[in-house]
Amino acid sequence: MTNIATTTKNTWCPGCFNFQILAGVKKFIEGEIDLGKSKDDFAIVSGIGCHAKIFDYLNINGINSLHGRVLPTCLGLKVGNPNLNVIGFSGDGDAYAEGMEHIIHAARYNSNFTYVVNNNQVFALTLGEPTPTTELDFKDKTTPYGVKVNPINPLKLMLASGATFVARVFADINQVELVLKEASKHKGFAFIEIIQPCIIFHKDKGYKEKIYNLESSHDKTSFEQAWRKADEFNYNIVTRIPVGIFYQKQEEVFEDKFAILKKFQENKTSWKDIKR
Ligand SMILES: Cc1ncc(C[n+]2csc(CCOP(=O)(O)OP(=O)(O)O)c2C)c(N)n1
Repeated sequence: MTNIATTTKNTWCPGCFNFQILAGVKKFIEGEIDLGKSKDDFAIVSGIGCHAKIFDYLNINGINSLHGRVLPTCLGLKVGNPNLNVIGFSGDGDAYAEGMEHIIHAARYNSNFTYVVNNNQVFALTLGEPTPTTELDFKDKTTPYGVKVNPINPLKLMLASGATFVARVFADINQVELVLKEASKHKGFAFIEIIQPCIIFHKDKGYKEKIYNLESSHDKTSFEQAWRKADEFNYNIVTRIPVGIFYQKQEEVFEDKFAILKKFQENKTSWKDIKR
């Protein structure tokens, strides 16, 4: 049995849902290695924040990138080695504030990697300031009169930007493992939002109890259905929260548009053969 845990001391708050996400990611990668993949087939990229500490807890190659710069780093890895299975990790601040411009272009480029956003609705590492997905009227020391602007809807943003795989799950080991399996089978940019309630800086809104799986009748090839389902939950008014794969379509991936990168993928060349 493979074990990709490190011995680094874990500094997340006891009970943080990041532990569930870490366990799900670990289970997914270890499962793939047990089925014949090599540890070196994987690369992880993280931003800056509580979420980013996952980088310290997994013995996998990668880059602990800058705040908001996970996506260009993932793209660079894929262009450098299109055979790598790359997974990027952001928080909601990392993804939708500092990194906002990148997610639109990542959806547009459709490079073949997975992007996970741990959404706890606050900048947690810096003590709980509101992010672009914090709900109206949320108060903290920096925002004493409360948030006055509506949160963005990340799933709708991704759909509108042309993402070819759009999913949401709750921070639960099995849901995380399962969605990563589906994302790794997808050829193209796979966007996964994980609802990860912050147990310190964001009052519990009972999200866990409001989760339900997308109906079996949900047609993930239908943009209209995906859009309607994405509209059901916007981090503001919480009634029910659908989870699962909202949308999936096949489109040529960025790496395949370059003959030389295709050769890499078919193992017909390596960087050593390239004359500069
Ligand atoms: C460019 C830049 N801006 C701000 C910071 C300060 N900073 C470090 S961590 C962090 C919060 C990260 O929040 P989020 O991405 O939501 O992740 P979380 O801690 O909630 O997991 C901020 C603002 C930074 N390191 N770099």
